[in-house]
Amino acid sequence: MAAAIRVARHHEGLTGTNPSVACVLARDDGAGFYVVGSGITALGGRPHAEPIALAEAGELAKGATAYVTLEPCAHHGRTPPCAQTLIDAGVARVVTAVVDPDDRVNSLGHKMLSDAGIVISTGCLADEATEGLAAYLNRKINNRSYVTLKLALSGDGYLGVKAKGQVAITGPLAKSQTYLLRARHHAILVGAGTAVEDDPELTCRLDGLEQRSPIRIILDPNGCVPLTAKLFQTAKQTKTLVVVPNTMDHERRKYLLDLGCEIFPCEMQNGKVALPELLEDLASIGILSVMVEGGAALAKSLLDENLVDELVLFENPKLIRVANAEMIASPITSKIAGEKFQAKESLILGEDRMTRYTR
Ligand code: AOF
Ligand code: ZN
Repeated sequence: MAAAIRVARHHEGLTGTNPSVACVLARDDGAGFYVVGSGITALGGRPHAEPIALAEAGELAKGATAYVTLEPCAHHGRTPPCAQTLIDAGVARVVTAVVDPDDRVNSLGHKMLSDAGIVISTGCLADEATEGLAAYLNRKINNRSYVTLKLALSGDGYLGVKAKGQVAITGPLAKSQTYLLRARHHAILVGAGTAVEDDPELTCRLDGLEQRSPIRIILDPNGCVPLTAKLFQTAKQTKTLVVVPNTMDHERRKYLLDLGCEIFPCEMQNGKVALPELLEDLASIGILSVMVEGGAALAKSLLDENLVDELVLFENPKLIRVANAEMIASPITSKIAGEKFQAKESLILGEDRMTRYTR
């Protein structure tokens, strides 16, 4: 199962509204277990993992054990249910990590398998598998996009200096780790302030992973981001959604569309973008996970509204306070994060520490 969970990570963020599931088939002919096939939900979401693994195993699937990170489906889509495909292939045993909450499945896949006389065990490495399926499971439960908030804190607890543009807080290893996080999400989200002050590109600049740059989303309800911003100017290369209310200026809309941006209408509340509704609307178009990269006000709103599912804190010991400048304080410290969230992973990356928390 641990191997299957690692395999599944390869298509995270690339299977649309489908989860990235993996199936590993193994058998023991007397000399120990060996793998005869493995499959992962294909790009875009179909075919599912099981028929791919079964095709690779061929006749060797007969009598094998299937390790699947999510309960095999029980519904007829464009293909027959995976539970039936496993039965037809003569698999002897099925081990799964997580029950599929989809209404069409929801333990029916397990039932189909056990009714056919297949030995089932469920809940194997459930916590580990749940991490990779988090965006999918969250959509089924909360009907909104999964939110990862990433913050880089200086030793004195700041995110930056007001009106000073990007202040380098973390080192190169932390930067690579951020790119990797970007690649795993469907979209990156920033507020207008960050787009104006930092003029970021928000792409995945890791060798070999350039194609994994997610969709970029900019909240610009008041139209303050200059049309010369890199995010707008590169919209033809990397898909870019600009979130605006329906009252948006017609000229500006036309200009943004010409640059290749997509306009995403939002509801407003107290002069700000209504975040729960936005996350619901994003999930409805298949954006199931967003990584939030700034700024402080957006991060604070998400934390206050209890919308942060995962928090990634990068901390550098450096002090960045500048006399006579307005400093940008972090809306959360590692101490409070430790109380409000569950720490899942901590890495030392050069001079930086990265800690990943989930709800
Ligand atoms: C599996 N194996 O690899 C995946 C599953 O639209 P469809 O027909 O592709 O069905 C989507 C549903 O299939 C999705 O909501 C989830 O229940 C299941 N995903 N199931 O047996 C897989 N990706
Ligand atoms: Zn299936």
